[in-house]
Amino acid sequence: MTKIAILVPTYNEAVSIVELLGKLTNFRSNSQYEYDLVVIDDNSPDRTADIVENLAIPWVDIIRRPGKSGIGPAYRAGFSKVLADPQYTHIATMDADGSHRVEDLPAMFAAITSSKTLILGVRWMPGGRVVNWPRSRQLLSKTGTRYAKLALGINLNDLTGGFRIYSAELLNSLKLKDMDATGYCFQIEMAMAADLAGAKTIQVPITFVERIAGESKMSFGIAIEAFGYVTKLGIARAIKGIYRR
Ligand SMILES: Nc1nc2c(ncn2[C@@H]2O[C@H](COP(=O)(O)OP(=O)(O)OP(=O)(O)O)[C@@H](O)[C@H]2O)c(=O)[nH]1
Ligand SMILES: [Mg+2]
Repeated sequence: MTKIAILVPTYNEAVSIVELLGKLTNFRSNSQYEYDLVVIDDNSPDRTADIVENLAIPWVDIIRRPGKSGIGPAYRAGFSKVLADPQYTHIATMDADGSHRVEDLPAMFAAITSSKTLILGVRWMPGGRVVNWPRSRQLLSKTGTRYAKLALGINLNDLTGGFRIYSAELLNSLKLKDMDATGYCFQIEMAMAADLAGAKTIQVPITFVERIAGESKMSFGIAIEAFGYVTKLGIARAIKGIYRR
């Protein structure tokens, strides 16, 4: 039986997370899929974690981390919590800011199979769209994926997006403890690790919507870090066996 844990990292997402949890509550009552959710908060000054806790939703749990340390460490903490619970067969990842739409979850969930799989929500393929995203961000995202595809030899259309579903089998086969990407490179690192582990990859077109509330954590520094990291990974890829358990 399929049971999904949805992981949502948050940093100052008090407004957006309440909206997302509301939508997921509606979807959950009409959905054939069973899921729980874990918010991974880095001690947000806007008290995101307290606000989520006060909602007291039985299927929502919170990991409170001491301070802002990027999505990589946040997700790895989330993975280690849910992988310790064998009821979860699949782990989904979503941004809190509304960019990843609950409306796209049915198609993502429908792609779930029993094998070692990575399901990738993709903006840059037929049927995929971006809404209200500045051209500069679109260009950065497309260029990032193109460079990573080339440097890493991975034939996937959206390597930087964070709307995904991993099978527990896949995550358990990876050396998560050896991974150290913090920012956007985390998504690229995970896609490469899945590829190297021989995962089946399924691309699902999604509509990505620019956030309405809260502030972006994207910065020039994060983009530069990602460029350097991908180059390093590309070289490391030549060394067989990295990221395998
Ligand atoms: N726990 C944690 N979550 C983070 C951190 N940085 C970003 N996030 C969350 O990760 C998700 C993606 O971050 P965003 O700032 O939306 O990044 P983005 O979607 O690439 O950028 P925008 O398009 O500008 O919104 C959001 O849910 C953030 O709250 C962090 O350091 N720690
Ligand atoms: Mg965002």
